[in-house]
Amino acid sequence: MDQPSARPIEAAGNEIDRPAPSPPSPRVWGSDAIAAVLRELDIPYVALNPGASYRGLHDSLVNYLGNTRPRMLLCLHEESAVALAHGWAKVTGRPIGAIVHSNVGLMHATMAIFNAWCDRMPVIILGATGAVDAMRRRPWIEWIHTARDQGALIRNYVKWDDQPASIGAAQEAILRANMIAQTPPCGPVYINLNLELQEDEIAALPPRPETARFAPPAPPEPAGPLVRRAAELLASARQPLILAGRGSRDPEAWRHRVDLAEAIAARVLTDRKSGATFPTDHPLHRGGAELIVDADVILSLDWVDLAGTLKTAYGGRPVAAKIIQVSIDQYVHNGWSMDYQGLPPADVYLLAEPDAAVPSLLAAVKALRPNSPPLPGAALRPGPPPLSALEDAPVIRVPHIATALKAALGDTPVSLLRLPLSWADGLWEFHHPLDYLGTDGGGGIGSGPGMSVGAALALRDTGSARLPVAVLGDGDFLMGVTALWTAVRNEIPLLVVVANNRSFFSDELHQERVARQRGRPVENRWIGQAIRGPDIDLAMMARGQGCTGIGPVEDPKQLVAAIREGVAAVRSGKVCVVDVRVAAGYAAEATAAILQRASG
Ligand SMILES: Cc1ncc(C[n+]2csc(CCOP(=O)(O)OP(=O)(O)O)c2C)c(N)n1
Ligand SMILES: [Mg+2]
Repeated sequence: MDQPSARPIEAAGNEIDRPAPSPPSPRVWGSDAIAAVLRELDIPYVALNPGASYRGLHDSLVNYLGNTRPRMLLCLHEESAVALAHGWAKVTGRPIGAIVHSNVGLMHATMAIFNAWCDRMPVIILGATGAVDAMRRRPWIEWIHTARDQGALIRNYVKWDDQPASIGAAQEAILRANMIAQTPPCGPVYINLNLELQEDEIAALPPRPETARFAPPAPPEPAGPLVRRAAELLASARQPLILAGRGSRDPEAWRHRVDLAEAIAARVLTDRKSGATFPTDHPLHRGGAELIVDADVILSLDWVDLAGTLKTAYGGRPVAAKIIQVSIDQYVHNGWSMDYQGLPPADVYLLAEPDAAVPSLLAAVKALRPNSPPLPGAALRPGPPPLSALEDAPVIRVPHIATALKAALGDTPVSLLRLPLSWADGLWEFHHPLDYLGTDGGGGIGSGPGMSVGAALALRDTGSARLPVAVLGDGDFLMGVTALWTAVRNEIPLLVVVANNRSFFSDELHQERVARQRGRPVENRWIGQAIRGPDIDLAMMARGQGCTGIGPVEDPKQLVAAIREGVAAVRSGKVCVVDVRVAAGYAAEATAAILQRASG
């Protein structure tokens, strides 16, 4: 009989949640065969919240596989479990598993699944349902937790889902899920394992699948003639512009992007929704949307909402620039979610992933224009306020957090796992794809803590020297705060700095906008928004879960010391939350954007 193969186990955390060994036995159950495929695929973790619907699988993971590869990461909420897997994928580009209880667990997980979908990140979600055979259902509970078509809850924002009816089909489903989730555009997938399938004893394990033969396919190369057409446009452009949108964390892909921009002296815009894709203090990197109307050729590297960006820049006038679109995103556009955004014009459409297309584009451009034009002078970058500003400031403002982080971190490399809405562009420079990981994808608040824990775990396990730092809004923090317990439990170092304006402030600006339009009192904008009276002690919420909790810090003069203390705690392996009470307010540009047009 095939036993699951022994694989190297993760370096850290092996001593956590060790089960007592099971006595040797030739007996196997359906869920053992299912768990064995997760081992074969080398999935290191399953983030989960428990439930009786998958008690069979749970037992196999603990007692058959010994809670190793995959190892369980117990989460206190299903939304955190999926967010954790999403954060892991943002660093590694690879999926881990998330397991959620029959229908109610999946219901809790929905927003996080939507976030991963919009962010095009691979997550393998396993779920379960009460006995499909009504004769075998336990009274009441297994009836309310059985649904005819559970996948329908999330089918509109996963790439694929299945409810296999045999062990062979379940094994195949997991192989397929692994492949589809990781085939760009990546995304979450869902497999619903019914109770009988898991709990029935089987005669023997089916043969071990040859996982290498079910690997995700290599990304396709863009078509040669189209690459040449795009290269001609770029090489002869007077004012080329690159919109560097979604991209991988691969440093080589980063270098190719820079080489391409330099080959034609294209100005480059980046987007905080996506992770870092271009050095922000490079002479070609720019911040102004006015560049868009000045450009004669625009290369979109899977820019999120190209149509909306062009519409705003051109003020609704026809788009005069030639547009080169590089994206395969339309492969996952469906009729339910409008996250596909408006339909952008494209003069040349390379149906390829940017990372796969840029090297060919670069070679074709170089053939046409071997000598790169001179680079312009670097744009003036505001940077954070100087350290001295903390001496005079009457209150802490969000840019001061950047000042204090810089002072506390010195040359320590960091990964900014998340930045809040109140963080202005230009406060921090990105020089590597792991310097900043981007946002949640779906605009679902509450994902910050869970995604940060998953990303910090991935940095830890990949041996990164980067100190993981998440700067979160207090609203985002509060909705997902219990994800931090999983970090403490699993010894995942992480620094969370809360930009605590004691409000769901973004929406105060929306209320202000409406009040202005209607000639009503703007001073009421805080009602139903401010998180005050009682003010919440966020550091205590952190300490309550075993984190180091610092704050609330209100005095600007104490900010650097507080963050230094936080950094020291994380360096010694702790999870630390620094609650920084900041004055409400966004950067001028973000405020104007909300006050002038509806969004969010
Ligand atoms: C699940 C969810 N609920 C509500 C919203 C609407 N919303 C957008 S931003 C925001 C406020 C977030 O507050 P916080 O994280 O404290 O950031 P701040 O705006 O205060 O800087 C809210 C409630 C949302 N995007 N997602
Ligand atoms: Mg807030």
